[in-house]
Amino acid sequence: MPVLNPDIARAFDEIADLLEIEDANPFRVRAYRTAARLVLGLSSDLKTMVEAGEDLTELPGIGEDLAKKIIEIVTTGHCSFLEKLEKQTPPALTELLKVPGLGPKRVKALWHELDVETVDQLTRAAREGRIRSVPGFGEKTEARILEALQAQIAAVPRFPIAVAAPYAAALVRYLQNVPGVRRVVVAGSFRRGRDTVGDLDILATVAADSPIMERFTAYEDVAEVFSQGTTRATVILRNKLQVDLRAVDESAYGAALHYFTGSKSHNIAIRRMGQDMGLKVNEYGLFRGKERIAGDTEESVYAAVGLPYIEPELRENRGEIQAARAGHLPKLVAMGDLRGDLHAHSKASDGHHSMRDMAAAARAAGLEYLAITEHSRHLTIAHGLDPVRLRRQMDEIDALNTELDGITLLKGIEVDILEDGSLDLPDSILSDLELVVAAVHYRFDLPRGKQTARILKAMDSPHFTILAHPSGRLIGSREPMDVDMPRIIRHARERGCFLEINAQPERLDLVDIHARTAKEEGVLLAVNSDAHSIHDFDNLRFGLQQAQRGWLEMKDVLNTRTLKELRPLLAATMSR
Ligand code: DGT
Ligand code: CA
Ligand code: CA
Repeated sequence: MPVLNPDIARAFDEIADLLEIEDANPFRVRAYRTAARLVLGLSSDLKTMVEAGEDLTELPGIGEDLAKKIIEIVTTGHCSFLEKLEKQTPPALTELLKVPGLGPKRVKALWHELDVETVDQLTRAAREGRIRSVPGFGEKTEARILEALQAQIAAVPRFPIAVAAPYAAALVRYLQNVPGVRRVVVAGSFRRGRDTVGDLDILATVAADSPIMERFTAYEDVAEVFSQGTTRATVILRNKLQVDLRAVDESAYGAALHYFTGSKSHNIAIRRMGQDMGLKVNEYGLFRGKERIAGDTEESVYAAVGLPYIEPELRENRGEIQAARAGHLPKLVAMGDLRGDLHAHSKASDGHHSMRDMAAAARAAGLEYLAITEHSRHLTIAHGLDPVRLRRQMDEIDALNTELDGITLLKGIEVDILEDGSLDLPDSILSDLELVVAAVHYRFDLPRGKQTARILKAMDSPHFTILAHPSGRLIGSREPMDVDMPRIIRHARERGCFLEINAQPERLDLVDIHARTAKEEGVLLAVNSDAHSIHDFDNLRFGLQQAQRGWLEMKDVLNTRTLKELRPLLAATMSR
């Protein structure tokens, strides 16, 4: 496994960033920065030096401690000190470092003074004019930050992935029928399973004489042709979704697919690894001098730089390359691993179909259990259930289960978390259910401390199984609640309850980075459809993709358990 000088430099720079955020001694921070620069500028390969037993402390700026870290990195592929620091820092803070104008010093100040940990919280603080009061910021800086954030948001309207999906599928089917076309695949953020996509990037492999570009621009859903060449074209569909098409020769399939899948920062990291090995990496292949040594498959691209295949959902340059190198890539949870669904509605509240029809649809989707979780009485617009109606439904479920074949319904509720953190139904009835899914449906605007306390208190109820759509966001229309999500995740671990990845297209909530935090904290996640109709089970794949982007494996997902394994896990959350 190749460990190159730039990898070591990057590790030292990350250590310096994190130390600086954490208020470490400035001399220590500077030592890591200096070492990073030195390592980058070094003409000899550190791994080779270590293998030759050379004394690294003879290098300027490298003392015993740094030498030890270098040896650890080149021999194991990772740095335990960096990993420890990463664990101590809220994961979204490193995302803040990417906001133009924010370095570690400023991120630290915002975190300490305003409790800002995420881009959403930063946006809110800037809008509310709270940033200017932080020492070292002022009105001008606040305005610049807000501008940078708004440029990011306003740039192009992004489409929820599930909204883009049917357009992508239709276009792929259409292009597949064009003469001379062999393969058509959607790459870009769509393939990586991001919650939203800025545009679609379609890659096709074609024979030289294929009329693919003319056919593409003539597609009936095209509203505007932005550009058209012989190997690439860009159009805007009638729904305003932009589509980029690239056509390449079959032999470049792997290199092109890798390039257009991205992410850009993953690509750059891979290209650097190639460069350090004397290889040129681009969308046409991997080259040593003029000779093409890889590129027909994505596997060959990774293999050429000494890595195993990395799943698209992981390609965000969030540690996947280091994990691949160390042989620690997660074996991602797959669609076929899901055995059931723990959040669904029927006609009894605001769903569209009977429990019987929902059960049949869930079974057709390959599931063996389905929890019926209607809204509770507080949510009057959704015909929430009161204790009397809930009792009646519990009897109906018992009766239905004696008739159903191949699927079992579980008795649950999606109970409202009231403003004071209590649950909307009395313990006397909750205790007779098999699971309690709980959610916030109003007062999304409470200040951070109150909102967090509200949810923690709800989790302390004697019957609490799953926190549904934990952030409350609606993509494009409602920002996530201002809550301390890492704290909620830790509380879930302490209470032994679970969190949801809600698969509704406009929710996808928890988001990937928080799902990853939950995994690291050992909290199981339920990937739930929150189905309101028999068609909604299809959405599970988008929820699952978020789980994959959170590095989740089968063991990290609650509803991969068989019903027999699941029952005691649910029961343990229902009597405390
Ligand atoms: P999006 O469309 O904003 O949701 O995100 P992406 O990742 O689909 O980005 P897009 O459509 O701009 O580009 C598609 C892929 O093409 C991207 O993931 C990686 C690759 N790519 C684009 N520009 C560059 C570049 O400047 N350098 C490298 N290495 N790759 C690039
Ligand atoms: Ca794209
Ligand atoms: Ca694009």
